[in-house]
Amino acid sequence: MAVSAVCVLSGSDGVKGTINFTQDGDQVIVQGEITGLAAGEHGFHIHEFGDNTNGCVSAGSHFNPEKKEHGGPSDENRHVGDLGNITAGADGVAKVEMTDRHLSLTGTKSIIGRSVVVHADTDDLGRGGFPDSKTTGHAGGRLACGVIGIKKA
Ligand SMILES: [Cu+2]
Ligand SMILES: [Zn+2]
Repeated sequence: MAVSAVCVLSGSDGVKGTINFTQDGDQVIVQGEITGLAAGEHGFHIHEFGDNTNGCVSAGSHFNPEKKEHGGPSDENRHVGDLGNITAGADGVAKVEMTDRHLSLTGTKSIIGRSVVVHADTDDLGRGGFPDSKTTGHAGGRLACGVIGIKKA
């Protein structure tokens, strides 16, 4: 039986959405939609804690069990949580449809109980040359977040 997980995101500025995760062999399929965004690219990550006690700040840093540097989704040297960017259209809607080989819904790389965070700015995938490019991708503030939980079958 494939494990599935779901995350309902919300934020203070009306940014919200739902993201589904499905384990498919050693890959995870990530699908969903975020609305209420400014048009353009927004950093999209799994952060280490499923803790919203102080809003999205409590989600902590990017999920990084292998102690690597921040990177893009197709880099080998990346945080497990580095999913790059999602792109919102003029209507503020970003459709999410990606497959990732670093995430898992089981074992030491499991993302269940952690958070999804959507950022105000573009993730530079570690290449921007800013002081925080190698840790956060210089993606700016946290617009919305939610905790990843086990999905009802
Ligand atoms: Cu993030
Ligand atoms: Zn990262």
